[in-house]
Amino acid sequence: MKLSAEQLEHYDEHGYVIVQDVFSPEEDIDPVIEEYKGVLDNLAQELYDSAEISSLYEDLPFSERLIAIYQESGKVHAQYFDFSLPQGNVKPDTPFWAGPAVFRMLTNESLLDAVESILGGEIYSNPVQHVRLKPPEHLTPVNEETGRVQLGKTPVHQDHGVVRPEADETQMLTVWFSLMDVNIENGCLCVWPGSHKRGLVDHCPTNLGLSVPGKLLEGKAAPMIMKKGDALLMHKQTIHASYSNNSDAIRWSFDLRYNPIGQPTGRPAFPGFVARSRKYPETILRKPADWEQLWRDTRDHMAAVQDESNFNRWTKDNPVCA
Ligand SMILES: O=C(O)CCC(=O)C(=O)O
Ligand SMILES: [Fe+2]
Repeated sequence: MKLSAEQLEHYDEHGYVIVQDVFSPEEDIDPVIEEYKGVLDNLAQELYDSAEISSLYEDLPFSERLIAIYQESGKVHAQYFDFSLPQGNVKPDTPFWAGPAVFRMLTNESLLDAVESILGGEIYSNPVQHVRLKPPEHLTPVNEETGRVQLGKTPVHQDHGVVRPEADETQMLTVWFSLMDVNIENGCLCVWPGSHKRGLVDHCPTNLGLSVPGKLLEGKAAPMIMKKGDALLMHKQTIHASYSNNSDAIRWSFDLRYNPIGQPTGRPAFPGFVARSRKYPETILRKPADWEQLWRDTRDHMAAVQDESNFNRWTKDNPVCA
């Protein structure tokens, strides 16, 4: 879906825009939900076989089943579902899911039309990307060491802050959407409108992840209340966070990134691909299995070399982190 002049103006002015009905909930999103049912089946079977859970919980709907499995195993199995790898300690059998329905979302034509409105017609799928299945916080297993939930709200940050400096000039666009309706109660995102005009601000490493210290924030955050089928497009310097999931069901989202072909992704250890090229259409990656193979090869390589390179530039020594 191409952006209108008003939507582009909103993006330039505020650093984000919510585009309604980019996807068809039934035709685009439901197949993804269906595919992850199989992933959850696999996880249940593995945990059952290793006696970490006492039931497959087969009769429960997806959200309740995921919650039950996480609760009984005492663990949030986020990596099992993600279409990315961890930033360190990758093993030959580190799980991930890069299935065909996921690939079809990353390469959805309507989505790429929206992305093209901002980046132009030479579009690279940047590998900084995640699926996030967040259980309700009151039902999420706690990390014994920190006493906090294993997966909760996302701290305040800029996406520019989570990539390596070589991507400082990269025009990286974030696309966030949920596979369900989201609101403040179930943990939608919030953004600080106009914050992209401040450039890159300092981030501090915390045990919740990289975070912009509260004293650096200016103005109020706006909640990104969205429907299944909508997409949020965000500038890489727009400051944002998520609310906690205080509902009784999971909050399920994708966050994807794109940049013009040829610019550094900021995460060179991970594989991207040409999602659209008006100039060289023969370079487009079209087969879901080829995409999955890129991640398999990356996993093999990372497991073999145990790369210690940094994924970001921030240290706790920065005085603003004190
Ligand atoms: O979904 C979330 O909780 C965080 C997402 C995010 O930070 C992003 O999409 O850049
Ligand atoms: Fe982010």
